[in-house]
Amino acid sequence: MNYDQLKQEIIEYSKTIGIDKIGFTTASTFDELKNRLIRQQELGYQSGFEEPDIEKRVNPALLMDQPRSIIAIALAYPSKMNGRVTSKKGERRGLFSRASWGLDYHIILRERLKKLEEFILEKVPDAKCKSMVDTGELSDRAVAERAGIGWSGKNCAIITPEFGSYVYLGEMITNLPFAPDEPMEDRCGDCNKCIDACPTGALVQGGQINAQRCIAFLTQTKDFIPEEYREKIGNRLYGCDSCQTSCPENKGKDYHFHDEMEAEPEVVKPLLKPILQLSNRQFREGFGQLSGSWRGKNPIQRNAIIALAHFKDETAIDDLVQVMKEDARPVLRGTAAWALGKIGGEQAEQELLGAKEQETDINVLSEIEKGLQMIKR
Ligand code: B12
Ligand code: SF4
Ligand code: SF4
Repeated sequence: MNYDQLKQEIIEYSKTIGIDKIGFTTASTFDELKNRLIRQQELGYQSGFEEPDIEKRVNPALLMDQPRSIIAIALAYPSKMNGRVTSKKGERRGLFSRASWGLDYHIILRERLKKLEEFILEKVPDAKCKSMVDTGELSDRAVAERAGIGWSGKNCAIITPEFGSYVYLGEMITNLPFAPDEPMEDRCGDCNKCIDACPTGALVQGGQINAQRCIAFLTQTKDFIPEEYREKIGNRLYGCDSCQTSCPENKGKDYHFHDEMEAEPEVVKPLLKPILQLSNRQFREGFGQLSGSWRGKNPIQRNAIIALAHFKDETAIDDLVQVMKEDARPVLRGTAAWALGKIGGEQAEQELLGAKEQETDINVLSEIEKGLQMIKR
């Protein structure tokens, strides 16, 4: 088998199935990544969403018998919406980050990788292929970086010269000995814009993140959000794009290659108040196709409450009172109490005093207290 020729054929084929960039690397261990992962673990900087077994993350031989190469793919996603929401004055909206626009990218990239697998198996019937996107053991970014897809920016993202960092990544381990591509030169230079733009100081230094401080992470947690971050979250319902929108390499980058990735403005920039009342079914029907719905409706509803507080939306007081008094979930009751304190006013104060008499959950009581303190200030 002529693997250089097969590599060329794969590259050509990838263009016909909606893969925007492809690169090849060896299946050798990721030694620098290993050091970084250990360091992240020691510092408590991990998010907890990563594969916990570091050995599996850095050694493809633990994921496939005798792997010889990894094929990395990237698909560009839009940074601007086609179309806009039609809002009445005073109506407040939240925002899903760009990586959650359109159909869940896991579905899209897995479908592309499956087609690529089928193509390879047609040419080499006994080839072995193992594909993954995001939820697999490997670090998609470390693979992409080594396969020459882009460089690893100070914002931690893989940045491609063609599409900026607005690319989803995925990869396929194979037992075929393709020649590897060259990694790309770092192009960040003296720039520090992403680090300066990060609202919570989560980018500790160039290329290192404390995920526990990252808004993208915080919006996906299920518990109370620590108070110091609530104001900084603003109206983000899922994810955060600040370290990408601030990056000069993303300037003017907005690619609409894949119909499935087009955002529906009313869905990804939804009105906030109706979110508080959603049933599970309504949530699934309205938001279930977004990658940002993977943690269910609770975090999105909690974030919507924080967003209403951010806007100090007085028209939301009745809705927030209802959540504070009637919702079965302490995190929502408590966050609503805090939001009422943030919005302030006579009605909010009376309702908080009333709730203080009824509430039994210690965490919610503490949020009620915080709310009352804010009003007194
Ligand atoms: C856990 C996770 C998170 C966590 C932690 C993020 C983080 N930076 O580690 C949280 C929830 C915060 C998060 C947020 C986001 N995420 Co995320 N996330 C992941 C996940 C599952 C694992 C990441 C991980 O292992 N991190 C640990 C660090 C140490 O490793 P790493 O970033 O993967 O790899 C880098 C370093 O190890 C370093 N490195 C390694 N060796 C070497 C050697 C040298 C010499 C150097 C200089 C560096 C270096 O460079 C690597 C490449 O950048 C991956 C999917 C996957 N399976 O890989 C997606 C992934 C990284 N996320 C992605 C996206 C899109 C996001 C968000 C933009 C979403 C959003 N809009 O909110 C934000 C961006 C936040 C940010 N600035 O990183 C994309 C990134 C695409 C891209 N172009 O880079 C991925 C790859 C998902 C995908 N398949 O597309 N994410
Ligand atoms: S995603 Fe937001 S919070 Fe996280 S590192 Fe980037 S700018 Fe900071
Ligand atoms: S903002 Fe500047 S430092 Fe940060 S990733 Fe972009 S080019 Fe690199």
